[in-house]
Amino acid sequence: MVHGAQSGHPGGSLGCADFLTALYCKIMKHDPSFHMDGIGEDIFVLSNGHISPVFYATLARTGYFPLSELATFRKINSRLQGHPATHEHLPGIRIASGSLGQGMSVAIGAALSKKLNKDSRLVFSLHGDGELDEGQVWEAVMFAAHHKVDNLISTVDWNGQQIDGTTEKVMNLGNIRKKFEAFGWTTLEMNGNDMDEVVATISKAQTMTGQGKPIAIMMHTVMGKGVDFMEDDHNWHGVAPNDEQLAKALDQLPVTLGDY
Ligand SMILES: Cc1ncc(C[n+]2csc(CCOP(=O)(O)OP(=O)(O)O)c2C)c(N)n1
Ligand SMILES: [Mg+2]
Repeated sequence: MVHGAQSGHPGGSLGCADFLTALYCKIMKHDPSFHMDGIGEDIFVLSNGHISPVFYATLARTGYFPLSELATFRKINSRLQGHPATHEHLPGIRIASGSLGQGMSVAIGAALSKKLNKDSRLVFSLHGDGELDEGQVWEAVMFAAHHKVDNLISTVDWNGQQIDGTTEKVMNLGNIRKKFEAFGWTTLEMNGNDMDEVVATISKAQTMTGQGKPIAIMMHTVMGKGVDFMEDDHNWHGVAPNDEQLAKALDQLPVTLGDY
């Protein structure tokens, strides 16, 4: 998709492919016929909206819209804009994201409204580690603990990379697990590129909801996972592969379907 548009974000998308697959294919109760209010369903909020390629691919493969539409990614008048937008009315998209830092606040709002509606389903959210540089995230994290938003499971893509370099170099985050704990959250940690571990850890998180604390999963991933020349390299945060790089990448990803 990113090659087709010659623009977009392959690095974080590849790193989070296991997570989104686990969430939509194994963990969440959700309905691809799509109801915006999500009543009676688990809801997912993608806060790091730049990894839209993997989000759109997951939604298409779980029946939200035709696979063929993936080929329109980032094209004029497509519903699959570079960053997800509700304006396009693409099934599966409940918030616009891409302007980093806002998804935690939205997820908390959705979680609180579920409580008001006596809806026992959960809210899941995903955030980039570089995204944690945004102050709004920490206001929201503090709010969630204070208001006992215990029907929320937020995951941080802890790949150590962001747009301009390593997170350590751009703005050192320190130990983000300890930070979330200091803010009053229950925390878990997992290898986000090990499917069994992802499913087991999120399942465990589900059993820990309803106990007065929001839950955060620190997810270790590799940016560009599965393509050797992209792995762990911030330069692949938001650059499209050329023809030769695409061929090399697809050679290494034999299960890539390319059927859209
Ligand atoms: C409010 C805001 N500021 C800056 C940007 C530009 N920007 C896009 S992605 C990015 C880095 C995000 O890093 P991370 O969340 O770790 O994502 P990764 O590179 O790991 O995919 C930045 C600064 C933005 N999209 N929104
Ligand atoms: Mg990152």
